[in-house]
Amino acid sequence: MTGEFRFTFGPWNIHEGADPFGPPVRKSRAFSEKLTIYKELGFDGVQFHDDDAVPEMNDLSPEQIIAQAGQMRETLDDHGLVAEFVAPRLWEDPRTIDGAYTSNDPECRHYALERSKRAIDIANALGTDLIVLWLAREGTYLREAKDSRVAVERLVEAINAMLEYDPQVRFAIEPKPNEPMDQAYIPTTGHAIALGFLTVAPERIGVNIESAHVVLAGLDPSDEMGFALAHGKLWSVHLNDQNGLKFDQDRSFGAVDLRRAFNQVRILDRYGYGRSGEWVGLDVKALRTQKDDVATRHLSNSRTVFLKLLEISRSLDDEKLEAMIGERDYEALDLYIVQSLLGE
Ligand code: XUL
Ligand code: MN
Repeated sequence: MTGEFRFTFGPWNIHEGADPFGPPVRKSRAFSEKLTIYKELGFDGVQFHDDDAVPEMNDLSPEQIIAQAGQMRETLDDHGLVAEFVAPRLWEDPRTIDGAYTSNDPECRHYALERSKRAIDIANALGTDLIVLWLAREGTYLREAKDSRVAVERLVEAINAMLEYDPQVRFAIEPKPNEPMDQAYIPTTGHAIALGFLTVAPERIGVNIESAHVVLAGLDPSDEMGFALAHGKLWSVHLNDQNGLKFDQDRSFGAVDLRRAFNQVRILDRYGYGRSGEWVGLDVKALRTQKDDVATRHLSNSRTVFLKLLEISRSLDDEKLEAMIGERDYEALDLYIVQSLLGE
């Protein structure tokens, strides 16, 4: 069974280029303007942080939040777009400085949970049942500051409360080993899936695997995807690329390691990714050096590379591959893959 691919990205993927050492270098585009570009770039789905859909939501009542999200749904309809997921932004508010669900301060944990419930309301209003949890500040800079066992219990407690708040909603945990924290509590796919099994509804907990995050953990993205697929848990992907153990680069898909990208496309395709409605998310950022007028090409380029790699993967001669594997002739296999990637 082959995959069925539709593409999605979030408004943060069209970015002004600010980094920790310098200010924005490109003009800011309103979310409404970004929405007009999706289709041109070949994308049909939108990923949301909760306050992308409802700005300044902390100042609004739950009813106002739902009403505004309803208007956003209409805007999406007007553009022929749909929402893939909503992710609660739990890393900017002063109450999330020391973590959200794992904060040592009960009032901060309460804030995180209430905010997450509003994110669920927004997802419902936008017509998606998927929440992505990037557990940005659930970790430590110094080990003694928190208790790692208690942290897991608090994560489970928070997720259980969300599962009980809405009996339909599903959660895709997006693991990342570091940045902004020195050490995150849920660094890999295995951790995320295991965390799900501690909750009251493991069948509603899956993962969103981001290539760069996996590389930062020293692992291979296609193998992490295989692990999640074997568990029926791969509910979203954030494809991109990453040049080694540095800051999270969100490079264009395939820009650093084409073969690593190829293997991600291949495993998604081989196991029918997308046939149950999963989207291919491209969590890519333009380089800071990119000029304004071309600072969306990283998105269409990533999609183009995905589709090209798909074509290559599908064009491989399965009998030839099986024979090489059967003979344990991995040198021949290696050359066959490299030559195929070279277009020979
Ligand atoms: C952070 C990251 C986020 C999540 C969504 O590294 O990837 O953009 O994908 O919250
Ligand atoms: Mn991501």
